[in-house]
Amino acid sequence: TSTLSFAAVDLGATSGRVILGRVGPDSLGLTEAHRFPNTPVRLPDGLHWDALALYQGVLDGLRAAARAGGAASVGVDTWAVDYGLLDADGALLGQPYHYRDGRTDGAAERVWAAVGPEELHAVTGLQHLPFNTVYQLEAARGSVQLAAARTLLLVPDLLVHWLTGAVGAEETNASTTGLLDARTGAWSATLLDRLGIDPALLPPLRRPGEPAGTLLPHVAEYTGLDAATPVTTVASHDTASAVAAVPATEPGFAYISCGTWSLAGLELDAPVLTEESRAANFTNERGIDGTVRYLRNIMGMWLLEECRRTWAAQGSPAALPDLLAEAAREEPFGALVDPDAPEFLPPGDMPARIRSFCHRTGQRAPESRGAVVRCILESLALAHRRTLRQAAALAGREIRTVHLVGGGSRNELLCRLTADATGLPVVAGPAEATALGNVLVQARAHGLVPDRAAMRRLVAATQPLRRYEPGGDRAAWDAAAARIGVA
Ligand code: LFR
Repeated sequence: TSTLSFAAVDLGATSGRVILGRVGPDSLGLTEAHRFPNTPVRLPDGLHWDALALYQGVLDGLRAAARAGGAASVGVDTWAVDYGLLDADGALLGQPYHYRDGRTDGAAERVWAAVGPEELHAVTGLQHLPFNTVYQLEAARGSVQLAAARTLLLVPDLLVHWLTGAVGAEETNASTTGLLDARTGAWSATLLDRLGIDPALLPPLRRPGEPAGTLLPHVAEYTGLDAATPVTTVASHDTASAVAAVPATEPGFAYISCGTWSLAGLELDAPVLTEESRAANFTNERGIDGTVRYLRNIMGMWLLEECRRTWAAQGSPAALPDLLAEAAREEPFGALVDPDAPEFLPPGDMPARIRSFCHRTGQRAPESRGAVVRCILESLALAHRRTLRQAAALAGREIRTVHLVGGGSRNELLCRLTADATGLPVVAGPAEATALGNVLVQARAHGLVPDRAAMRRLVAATQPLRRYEPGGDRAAWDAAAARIGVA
């Protein structure tokens, strides 16, 4: 056959989907087979992902995919850093913690007492995020669960394990743990030793494109998929899948993968491990084909999602299109926040935290919802500007085009503000970059697409994209950037 269907299991912070991607030499189309909510649960010991509910959503999604014609293979991607622990019998110990859980408070300082932040960076090339797996393991130190654990599986690897029985650690996601050596691409034996982490916990690494296994008999029976259906290793870190599907056809591109987080940066051939890069908190996470995702995490649409959750909980929900229309009518450059301020990380009353940030920094806090949303979007656009300028300077690259992919690419106001703030053309879309990257790595493994460049050309040729030329008042953006100290 010259056309095949692939099932992409794509779990995000708020929902999970199973998407069918139909790929031919010159065609690429997605249909959503199933979507289900991802609702974190707070237990007495902290905030958790409901792994069984997520897995059940995956199974139901694969069943829907089977009814819609079946799949030549299945791939799984989710957010990064979080993991489940298996005991010696292979049973899951407790529920995976959510990276926004507060148990990592103070854990980084304890890790740094054994291995300093400069040295951690020199080995892993990773940005400091308080919830990196290495700090979560420090927070778990001494627990009965960790003592009983024999295998650590990152969330997508856990789902692949339940689907196939196979045990492995996919490398793009492994690169977010803080335990992988950025130069060799292997688990760092030295770090594990110095941090007292049992190396036997960490499974052998596997690469995007490699087969992971085939469906277990009971999975095939429940879903109706053929028992021989392979699960193909994809870029199981959702951001790596999204970057793989950036529709860039020329060099000189930057990307912003914009969803709950904005991940803004460059694709490089080799890590940047300089002290300047560390100080600016840039990361060298792995992409497909040994590429480096040189980027920074920006708090992203989380700020807006969490405002909407707060407003809904207070009894007055607001639809996103209405909020964006109100924001578009607001005066520009009212209050501005630094989206990366650590106080915005945990779940909770986001409008209140934005107000108190404004008060603390001597600004008039936004009153209306439209003004709050305008504040969030302009602040994100300024953070995009700062991050891309720094990335270009630190990596010694010139950026000619910004590709904004992910759900945020549907937000016209954010795309326009990002073009204006950066002074660069923004190509928005595809919104489903992560699922496309997942599908395309499977398609390439099945011989339908020859290489990474062809994957990107196929996305560019088949997916709706929209271009935003930079406009607006340059001097006003420079002044706004200076106001929050970001140049
Ligand atoms: C985006 C993402 C980011 C990662 C964050 C937490 O969905 O995967 O890349 O830093 O979630 O895992």
